[in-house]
Amino acid sequence: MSPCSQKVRIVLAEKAIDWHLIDVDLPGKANLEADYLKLNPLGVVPTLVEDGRAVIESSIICEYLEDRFPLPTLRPTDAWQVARMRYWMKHIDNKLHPSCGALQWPLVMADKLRQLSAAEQDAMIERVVEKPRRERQRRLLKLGYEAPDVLDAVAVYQATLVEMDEVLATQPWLAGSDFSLADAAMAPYFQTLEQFGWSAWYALRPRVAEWYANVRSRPSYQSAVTADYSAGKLADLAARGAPAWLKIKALLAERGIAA
Ligand SMILES: N[C@@H](CCC(=O)N[C@@H](CS)C(=O)NCC(=O)O)C(=O)O
Repeated sequence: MSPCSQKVRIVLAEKAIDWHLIDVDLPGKANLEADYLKLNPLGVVPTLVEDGRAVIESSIICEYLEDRFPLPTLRPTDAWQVARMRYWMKHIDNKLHPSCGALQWPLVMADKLRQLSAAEQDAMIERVVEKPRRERQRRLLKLGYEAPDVLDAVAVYQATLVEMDEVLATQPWLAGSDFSLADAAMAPYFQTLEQFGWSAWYALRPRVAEWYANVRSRPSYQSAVTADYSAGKLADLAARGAPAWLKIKALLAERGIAA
């Protein structure tokens, strides 16, 4: 369920690269164990290891794969569109991903921590490497959907949908006429909306909905993302997402946005 891992897996599938998965138990915080931190000092997934050498940061991994395995290319040929591709990747890394985290973390990650005592919860979160992430987890654990991060996240998702809609009025993909790393990077953030039953959020924008339908129909998306969601898992996620959707809709309504 890690969007950063899913985007890399989409790229691996698009390029038909042979790879194998090593699962990292995020709710159990295996990402903060010493062995894993040696590979990825930020203590996050994904990490790509090739010939014993680690590549970290999902967008950098995607560009690395593009450089290592140039065909079929997922980078536009036009320099301006390359800049646009990288703009989207940066937007996703800096803004959309933390926003997705704020909406998703309380629904799927907090449960395991809540089973611990307050002191154990504190100690566990204290180990999170990056300060903004650590502080966000503290707020989300304490306040759930009442945390200010949730309001910010809703605003970022909404602004992203509006901007995508404008771009997709002029071209079929985020960085031009062909599917690129930008589309691979964006796609998992729509899986989040879908899995929690929040598709109405983008359904009002036919161009964005069509873009996601086109992404979803690609074999890469199906093998890298869809195949991981059993009917049981989807039912569980939809149940978790339903009360959260009421809160999101209320936050959107406060901004005069119907969904
Ligand atoms: N900037 C990093 C972000 C990676 C990231 O946030 N990964 C999440 C899963 S999507 C994670 O490992 N979270 C662990 C945690 O929150 O403890 C990247 O793009 O690779």
